[in-house]
Amino acid sequence: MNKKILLCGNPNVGKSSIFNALTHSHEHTGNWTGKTVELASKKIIGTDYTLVDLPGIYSLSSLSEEEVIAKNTMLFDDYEKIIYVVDACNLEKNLNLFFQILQINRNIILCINMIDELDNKNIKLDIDKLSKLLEVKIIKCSTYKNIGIKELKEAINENVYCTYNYYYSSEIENNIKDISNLLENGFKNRYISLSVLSKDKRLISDVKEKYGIDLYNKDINNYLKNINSENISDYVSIKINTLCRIITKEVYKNNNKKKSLLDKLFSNKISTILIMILIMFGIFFITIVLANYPSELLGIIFTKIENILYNFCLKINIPSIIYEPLIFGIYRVVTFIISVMFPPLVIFFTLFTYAEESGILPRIAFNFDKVCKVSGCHGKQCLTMCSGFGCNACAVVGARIIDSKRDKIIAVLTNSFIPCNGRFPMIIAIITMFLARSENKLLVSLYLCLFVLFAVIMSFLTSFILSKTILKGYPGFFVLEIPEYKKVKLSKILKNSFVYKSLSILKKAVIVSIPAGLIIWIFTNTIINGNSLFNIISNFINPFAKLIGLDGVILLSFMLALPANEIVLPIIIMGYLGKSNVSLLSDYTSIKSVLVNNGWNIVTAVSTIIFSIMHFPCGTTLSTIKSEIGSKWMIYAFLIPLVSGILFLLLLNLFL
Ligand SMILES: Nc1nc2c(ncn2[C@@H]2O[C@H](COP(=O)(O)OP(=O)(O)OP(=O)(O)O)[C@@H](O)[C@H]2O)c(=O)[nH]1
Ligand SMILES: [Mg+2]
Repeated sequence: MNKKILLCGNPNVGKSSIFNALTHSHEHTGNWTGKTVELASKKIIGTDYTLVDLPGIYSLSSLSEEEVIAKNTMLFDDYEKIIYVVDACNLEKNLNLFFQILQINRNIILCINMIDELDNKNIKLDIDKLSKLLEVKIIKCSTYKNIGIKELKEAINENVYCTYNYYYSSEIENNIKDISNLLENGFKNRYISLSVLSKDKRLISDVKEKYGIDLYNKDINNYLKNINSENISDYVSIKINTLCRIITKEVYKNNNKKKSLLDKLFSNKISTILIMILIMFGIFFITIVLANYPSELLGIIFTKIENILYNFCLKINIPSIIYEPLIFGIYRVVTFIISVMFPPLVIFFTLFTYAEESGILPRIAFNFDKVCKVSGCHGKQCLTMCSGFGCNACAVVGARIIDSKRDKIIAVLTNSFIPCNGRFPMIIAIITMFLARSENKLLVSLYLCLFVLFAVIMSFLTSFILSKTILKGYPGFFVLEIPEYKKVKLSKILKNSFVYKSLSILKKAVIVSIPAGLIIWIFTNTIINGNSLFNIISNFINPFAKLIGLDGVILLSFMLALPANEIVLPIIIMGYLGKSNVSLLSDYTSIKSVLVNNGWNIVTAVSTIIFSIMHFPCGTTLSTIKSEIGSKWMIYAFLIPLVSGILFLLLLNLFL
């Protein structure tokens, strides 16, 4: 017997939160629909079962890529049970898929999640009655309050079976029986027969692809000639909707949801724009103000440790060929990333996670719907753009929520214009040093908002150009469910954003920066004819770099930082410092003096920020793009931001 359990349900009902609780994992959660886009599986702690977290779907006749993954897993995979998760406050909508799944597998546990929200919304739900009506094992659950997780584990080990039956009209029931008799063995479940009857082309082709079996054999084709499939599909959905309504009415009391203040504010156009700007400004301001202190402290500590290490190496006579690459190469780049890049990253992520968990993020995305339409891209592109602020590679995978291939490609190709967490700290540092005086945090935040706005405009503009040229066509419909606001659990956010997200990003950056630090040290310390290798290459590309407002060192640093954007700034500084043993510096004043001594001015600063917004995506993002939409589009994804960035900077520097 296969010990696999599927975690199914509508989007945003808390499946991944339950998965994390049962398996002690850290899958992405957030208060908007469509976060999980691929299967995640892990052993349930204390049992022999493997739990599979499925992308959320509304119906088995769904279309987008991740929905098909979920549907096909339910239909074709070997598994023992299903945990069907519903949001306690949205039973009517969530039960729809439950009734559809009953036709595939009846070993179901119904998990009523978010029961803590019932009190908040003054809703009374009679769970015992629901269990009797649906003849199914029900577990009440709240991942926020850690309720029901133990009971869920116990239920997993029991034999569960839902005995509830519902029937269609006798005519349809007879048709289902006839079709299932005509089907080959193994495809006799009620759902497949019904799909053949309602001529569900997608399912038919999935079965053909998976098993090489054509469900439309000659007998079935003859049988279907006299059947009006559209009427059948309509009948089935009306029947199920009615069931959901009747059952919900029986078990709910006091279901009087009130519009929250934020919802009222978000329903007015002007206040929406104001709130959005305020939120963006607030996030940047708090990030900049708070990041400074830990950055300075870490900088001082790391410099002290560096001196101790250096003196120790001298004392015990370690050859300089060994300690120099270790201390002046690897140690400096790694500690620079930890002290200058990490604090803003953690704070930004925490605030970003708050916007995600509370439900603010999808509201912002929703309000960009019109801009998307004008730009010829899909409304859901806003969601992938928002994810891009966290990580472009994650956003590329997240673009699976977009049904149409054309819309998805546009979303992927234009995502790298959105500065990810790897680029933010450098942009903040350059603004602080050159555009605003570092004490004036408000001004820094304002400049940052302007650059982010610029990035978003460039992303939309490129989408527009693509939709009028190589990716002509009309964007698909935008159905984004706006989730209700949630009281956010602070401890969960801190744990999610700090422990899991930020630390895993830091780990990646450190792993990349160790070889990078070593390579840069070798580049700057390999002397050919009195000049370092780094200088020879940067001098060679210097004339071109100057045309776009940069210099050879900056351009070469961007090229060497292909594996991770976090390391651009440390490479630039190492490139300037060359063979000298001056510390890599972690306070803005000393960094600025090195940059100014090497010819930086406001034009260099602005050009570097713009180039960081408009250049090729990092290595991880490129390889993700390749696996998501193919190598041809990966080349486009590399060239589009790079060429547009170069053209933009050429023009800018021509007029400055
Ligand atoms: N109040 C409350 N919120 C919860 C609970 N469980 C999850 N949430 C929140 O509900 C939102 C959705 O949770 P997820 O686990 O991401 O939902 P999902 O079903 O995996 O969503 P998709 O992957 O998009 O289909 C998040 O903001 C969670 O923090 C709960 O028990 N109570
Ligand atoms: Mg999920």
